[in-house]
Amino acid sequence: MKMTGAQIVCESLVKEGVEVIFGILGGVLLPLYDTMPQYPQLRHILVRHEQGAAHAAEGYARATGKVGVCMATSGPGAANLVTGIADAYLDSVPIVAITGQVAKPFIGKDAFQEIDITGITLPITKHNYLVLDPGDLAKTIKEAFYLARTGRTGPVLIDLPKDVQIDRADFNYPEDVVLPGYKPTLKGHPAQIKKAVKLVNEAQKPVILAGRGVIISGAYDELKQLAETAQMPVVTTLLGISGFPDSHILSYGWLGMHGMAYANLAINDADLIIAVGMRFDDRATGRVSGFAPNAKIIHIDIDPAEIGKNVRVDVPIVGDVKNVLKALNKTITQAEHIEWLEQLDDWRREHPSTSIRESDSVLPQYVVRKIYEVTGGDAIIVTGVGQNQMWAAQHYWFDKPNSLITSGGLGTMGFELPAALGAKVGCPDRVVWSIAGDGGFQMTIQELGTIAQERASVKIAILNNGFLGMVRQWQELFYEKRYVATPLSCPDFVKVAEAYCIHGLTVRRKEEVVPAIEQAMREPGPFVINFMVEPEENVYPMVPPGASLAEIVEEPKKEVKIWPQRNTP
Ligand SMILES: Cc1ncc(C[n+]2csc(CCOP(=O)(O)OP(=O)(O)O)c2C)c(N)n1
Repeated sequence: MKMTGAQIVCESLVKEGVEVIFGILGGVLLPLYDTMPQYPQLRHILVRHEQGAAHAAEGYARATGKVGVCMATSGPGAANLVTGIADAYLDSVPIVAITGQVAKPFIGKDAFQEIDITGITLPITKHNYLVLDPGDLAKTIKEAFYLARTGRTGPVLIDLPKDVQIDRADFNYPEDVVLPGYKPTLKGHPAQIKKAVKLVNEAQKPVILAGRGVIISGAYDELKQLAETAQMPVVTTLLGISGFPDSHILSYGWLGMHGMAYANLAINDADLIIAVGMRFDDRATGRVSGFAPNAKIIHIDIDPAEIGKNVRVDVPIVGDVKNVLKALNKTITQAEHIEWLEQLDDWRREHPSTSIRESDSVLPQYVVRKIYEVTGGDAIIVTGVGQNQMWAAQHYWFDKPNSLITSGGLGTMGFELPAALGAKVGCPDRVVWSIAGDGGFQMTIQELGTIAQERASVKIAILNNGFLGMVRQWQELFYEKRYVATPLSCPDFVKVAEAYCIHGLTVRRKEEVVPAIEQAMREPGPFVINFMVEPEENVYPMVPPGASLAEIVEEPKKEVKIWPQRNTP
């Protein structure tokens, strides 16, 4: 039976199990949107800006592991998706972006709202398509979802000219995808696994370094088994947080520029690093020439392009993390590394890294710790970028798998609010907190409108320091406190929330922190808390730019420790 292109798109999305589309329509997408009501399985969420659509699709995908879908019209709509697509690309998030395009006869004519979105997104998508024949739609959509969710997951874009949505073709949804040249290696090579096992058995000071690949492949149990069998400490990357429970006896925090000092020291002193589903990003490694100077490195990753890209690797294993860890677990022998673990425990005692000093003012770290306590560590935390992101990652403790959603690779301010919406839509039974800075929050503040319209019960904590805080910190430390263009005014966020019919509170005193968080949790709908935090608080520890992990700098002021440390007995 012949169908319109728009019907074929909807049928195909239903076949792919799509439940929700985040988007904004426009003239060239009218045929598709006009058809959508015939498919009640497809929930459309009208965002306020297309960047929000892409981040919401990412939040949905990151929280559920399913492919997120966003949609935008041609020209400015498509261009507005670009930041979110790039964000998904750098963090390997499976999304499919569908854009409208001007009708075929207008392509290349600088027509109204025409941009070459496939050209623009070529370097930031796994693949993209301009569909010129409705007969190609079903196959294209099948391929797009397959590419997004297999191998190294990532964004795929499909550009749909208006006439292709109107014209008719036969609809046959293909059973299989045939893509010669695209065959991700899923199983690790046995010879490499053997070499890795030998290194593990010989190591005296091994460290597992776990990245987001663990979360993407759902290899939580396999990672735990490997760590426990060979008694190896686990350090994660920022994006690997919640791939291994923080309360586990073998958990030693996360590494990098604002990671725990003891995690960085562990990496620095290790004689073997088993890097699992991570890509040695510069914020994680510090100065590459000083990275893990004493260690042999086993690198497990599904993407062969990552092997040896940033650091030298002794044993590469290309494959899906879950499969490779399973294979390793089959042959790894039981071992003990008591002395090594004692050394790490000493470092953790000497350099606690997540203590919070006593203060009468509202410290941002204190706010995060109280959100942790009131939520019982059960929430999905979605962060902005900057100091708020680092404090959220340091002071919320993550025991539930996949419970931190953060923009690690692109570092996109404004990610938090729409991504939190997407996470809540994907996981309606989970408590979702968005932790934002006052700068980033103003970048996508309009998505409060979407949250209000959808009655999405997202809880929002703004750590309001009156600055573009992370940049101010760099100005303080490296530019002699010349605060150029970082002091920032903001509207009354509670009034803005109220204008969207969302309840909120401003917190100025320490004793108001917990009652406000409790009130947010009690309210059935979304809730905004504007925490007026210590304006010039800095994030520590810190590996200064250009320094190696071993040169990590701790909080200069003497701290009074008032909080227990992560999993210290
Ligand atoms: C879209 C975007 N623009 C600029 C930056 C550069 N940048 C990184 S952190 C930061 C400051 C963030 O300020 P705020 O959102 O208030 O958070 P804070 O650091 O104060 O917690 C800036 C401007 C960025 N990461 N993303």
